[in-house]
Amino acid sequence: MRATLASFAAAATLVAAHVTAAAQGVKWDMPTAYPAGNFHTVNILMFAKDVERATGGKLTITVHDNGSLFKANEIKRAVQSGQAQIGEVIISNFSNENPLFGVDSIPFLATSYADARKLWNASRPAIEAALDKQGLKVLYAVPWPPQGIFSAKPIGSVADLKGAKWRAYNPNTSRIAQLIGAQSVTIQAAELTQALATGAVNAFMTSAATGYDSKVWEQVKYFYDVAAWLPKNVVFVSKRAFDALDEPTKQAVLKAAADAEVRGWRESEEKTAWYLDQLRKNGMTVDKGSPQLRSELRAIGETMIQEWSQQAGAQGAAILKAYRP
Ligand code: PCA
Repeated sequence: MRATLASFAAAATLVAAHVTAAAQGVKWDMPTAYPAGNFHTVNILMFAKDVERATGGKLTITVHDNGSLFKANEIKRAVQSGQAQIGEVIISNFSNENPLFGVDSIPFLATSYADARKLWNASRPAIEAALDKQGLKVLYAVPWPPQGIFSAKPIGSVADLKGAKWRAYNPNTSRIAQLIGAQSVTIQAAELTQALATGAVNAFMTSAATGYDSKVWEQVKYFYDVAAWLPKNVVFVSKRAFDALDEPTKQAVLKAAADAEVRGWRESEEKTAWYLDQLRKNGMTVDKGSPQLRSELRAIGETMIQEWSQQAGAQGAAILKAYRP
């Protein structure tokens, strides 16, 4: 009798533990790569809050920003392997895995928000399918503001960048370094301020947003706003984690993601001028770039689109055709 009671009590404790776990809900960790005040991060926090509210706390997402849980280039693998359930990456960092991931980082293919949107519409199905094969479900994507050149010294032509210590963040920005004769070193945004402080880099392409986040004006005085491309951050979830949710929770995640996509594109575009103003207010010279610089950069873009077309084959051709019919 005593033994039976004991095992009954043990079983009851187990049941209670399960009930508590269900009541506490599902918890997801969300590693991201960019700092707290960045507009992508702010948008992600709103997304997480929307999910928690819509599910009545059945699903909570803890955001780990600025590479604090996984470094920028480790986040994708972490979500694929189930170490995290959901994450944000800049998708062009992974163009070595699949050239399609780099289509938004080809210089001068899509240089405005309207064109970036058209390119995303044209490339989204193929990118989603590629990520799906890797066990990832795309939730939404948001572009960075247009990419320009930051330089410690003034530049009037591509030749002025020869030998520069060039910070790259993805394979395409490394390729640009080769084409302009610069020495490239890949550094993610979370380490950019330090790389500048130690003199490891003195020129790079990114958005005014990252220039602002990294306070680059301490070392870098010039920004050439050539608007060469608008790379996108993609938020994806492990398919296994998503499929384990009940139907209303799935719908809540998809709804919050659709809202985050709309909000993110709007914020990115609206904040572009503000970010440029902050660079000026902190003593930087913001310039459109000389006609020579701009035309030489366009020529580099032409080379890179040809290279990309070769790598991306028939799928790439279909995307380009859908983008500019
Ligand atoms: N900022 C990120 C990627 C593109 C951008 O605008 C960075 O510089 O790492």
